[in-house]
Amino acid sequence: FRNLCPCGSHSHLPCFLLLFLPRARKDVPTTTYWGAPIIWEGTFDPTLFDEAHKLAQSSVALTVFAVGKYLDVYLRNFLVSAEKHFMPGLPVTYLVFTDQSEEVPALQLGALRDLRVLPVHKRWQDISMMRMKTISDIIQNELRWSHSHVFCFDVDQVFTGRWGSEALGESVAQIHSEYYKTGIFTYDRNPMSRAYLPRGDWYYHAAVFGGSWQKVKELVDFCYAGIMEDKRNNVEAVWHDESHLNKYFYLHRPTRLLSSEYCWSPAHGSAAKDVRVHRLEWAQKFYNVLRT
Ligand code: 2GW
Ligand code: MN
Repeated sequence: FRNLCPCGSHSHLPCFLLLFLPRARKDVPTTTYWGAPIIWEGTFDPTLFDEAHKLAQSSVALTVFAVGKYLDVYLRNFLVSAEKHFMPGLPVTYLVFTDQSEEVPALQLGALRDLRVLPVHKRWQDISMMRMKTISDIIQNELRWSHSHVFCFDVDQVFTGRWGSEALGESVAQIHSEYYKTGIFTYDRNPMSRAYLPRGDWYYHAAVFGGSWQKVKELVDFCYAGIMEDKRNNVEAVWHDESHLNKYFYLHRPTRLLSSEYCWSPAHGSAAKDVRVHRLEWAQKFYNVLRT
């Protein structure tokens, strides 16, 4: 039951039989060929998932980086919306990594929720690389003692609907909303890179990944090692850390996939009939402001 148990870490609980309803949706794929559930609206009862995770005493650490202009432009909306929609009813710790600690907005947080600000240096060229190392270190030094699950988010997004405990699992990957049904995947095609991937199952988005602290540690260590080796060889993967993440998930298949409801591009509008709920939307990019 390991793959399908809602909490991922309780392989003895056959509770998924009640919780995950793959046949409730016929218009979309709800299970991968290796047996991992793909979470769509209609395939779960949120109340039952929340109850199971309260019983299992799951707790979630959310990491987010807000360096340079990204703090001012995105962080407040990200956090305020997370308070409304992210893991309602469960203990949540936000870990905000920033170069401007004093600028992090003071927010009124719900019960069982707290926020920590952690300093990082401002060298945006290195952010995608250092993100992996920073997350690994905080898991090793702290989170493994305090949280069952770790989820890592880009800051340039806004929660717009329930993003709850149904998303928790051992190793959780986000299906990229640009590619959720095209079959065109932008893996790294350079054999010189450690991220080189000639084929794959899905194209995953690095804006959202997570799982048990053990599996997230494995993932970020894998990506960091690949990025560092590429650097030594003077190559850079086409989509940076995202290319390495796709390589990782091809070699170590995720136990749970999040449909594009969980990270939606509003550019697609509401035209997609299969994406009935938008739980997290990409915020607008202001490149002129952000990258100066
Ligand atoms: C990064 C690259 C170039 C310029 C600025 C930054 C930057 C990123 C920054 O100045 N400050 C900062 O806090 N960040 C953090 O890194 C922030 O959390 C942001 O959401 C995250 C990823 O950068 P972002 O959102 O500009 O990249 P996207 O939206 O094109 O993301 C995809 O591709 C990235 C790699 O190129 C990552 O894999 C990312 O996870 C993907 O969603
Ligand atoms: Mn982003």
